[in-house]
Parts: sequence; structure tokens; C-alpha cells
Amino acid sequence: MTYKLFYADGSASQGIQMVLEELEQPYELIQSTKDRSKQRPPEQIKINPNGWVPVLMFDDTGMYECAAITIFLCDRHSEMNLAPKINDPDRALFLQTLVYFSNSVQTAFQTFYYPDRFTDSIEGEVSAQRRGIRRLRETWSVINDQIGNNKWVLGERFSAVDLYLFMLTTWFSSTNDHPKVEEFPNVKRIADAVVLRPSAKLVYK
Ligand SMILES: N[C@@H](CCC(=O)N[C@@H](CS)C(=O)NCC(=O)O)C(=O)O
Repeated sequence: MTYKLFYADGSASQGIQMVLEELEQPYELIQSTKDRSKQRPPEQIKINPNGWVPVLMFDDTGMYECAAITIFLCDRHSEMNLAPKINDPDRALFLQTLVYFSNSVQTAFQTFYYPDRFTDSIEGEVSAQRRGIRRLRETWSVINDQIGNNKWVLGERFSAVDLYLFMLTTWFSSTNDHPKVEEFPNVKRIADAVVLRPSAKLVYK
């Protein structure tokens, strides 16, 4: 079976592409867009009426939400050991970190990139963006402290949550007032290791 991934450069769909590469699964990229003024493919909208990517298609159906897709794929191809299995003691930290990334860190980025979702007025958008930047610092500091001296997020063992971390670090903007990844040295150490992997090299040419 070949997966189909609705995709846009610079989006969370790149994280899913890395997961598919690491799992050595065949897939087809279907070009979409994260530009809200542009038309998205009807098949994508049918699965995700919100209109955003990634959307993964499989077995005549599909799903959205990057963290959920990551867990779904890792469990479906568990022989590749990209995630701790259901009774593994590392499973809790894997799920916790993935959901924190999706729920808190991604929301901080969204507050900056989509400020209209967080305020009722045009005038409020600059303030929302400033809060988003502050929230980036708060949420990444929590992750940095959590990682400590670990080699990977889960300790000695590489997993899909390291790919997710790397994807999120590519969203820092150097031309805005975002924190620099160097402010979070433990995060940077993992991002620097992920970028050397063939999956990251292929997806982030
Ligand atoms: N919670 C969703 C968020 C997805 C999301 O925000 N996707 C962005 C690109 S990273 C997008 O498609 N934005 C266009 C839009 O919101 O219309 C997930 O993690 O999959």
C-alpha cells in the first residue's frame, strides 16, 4: 500500500514525510498549500475541513493532526522501532512530549504566524504575536530542561519525537524576534543530530 500525503513546504507535513522515510514506507506527496487565500485539493478538504496540512490518506480513508498521524504510523509499523510500544516504560514520555509539542509549542508558533486566530481585532494582532514569541521561550525552556543531558528526547533511544522536535525548530524565524535555538542548547544538540539523518536531508534539501 502506498500512503498519500497532502503536503506543503515549510509545514508540519514535512515531519510526517520524515516519519514515512524512517519507517521505509512507500508514499506519494500531493502538493497542497498553507496559503489560506489559495484553493486546496477537495480530497484533502473532505478529510480535514479546517483546510490545513498534513493530511494522510490510507486504506480508502484519511486523517489529520500531525501528532496523531505520527503515533498512528509508528504503531502501524512498530517493527521499525520508531516509537516505544504500548507497554514500554518510555511510552508515557513519548506521548507526553509529542502532545506537548502539538498542543503547546505549535500553538505558540501559531500565535505568531496566525495572530488573527488569537485576537478579535487587527490592532490586537501585534500584541498576540509578542505573546506568541514569549510563549515560544516559555515552552521551549520546558522542553530544554526536560531533555537535560539526554542524547535524544527519550534518553539513549532515538524516536519519532526527535523528528518532531527537529521539524519545530525549523519554524524559528531569524528575521523576527523569535528566540534563537542556541538559547535551548539541549534542543539544539538533538536538532543538530537529526539534521544528519538521511530522512531529514531528503525532506529539508
Ligand atoms: N494541529 C494541526 C495544525 C496544522 C497546521 O497548522 N498546518 C499549517 C501548516 S504547518 C497549515 O496548513 N496552515 C494553513 C491554514 O491554517 O489554513 C496539526 O498539528 O496537524
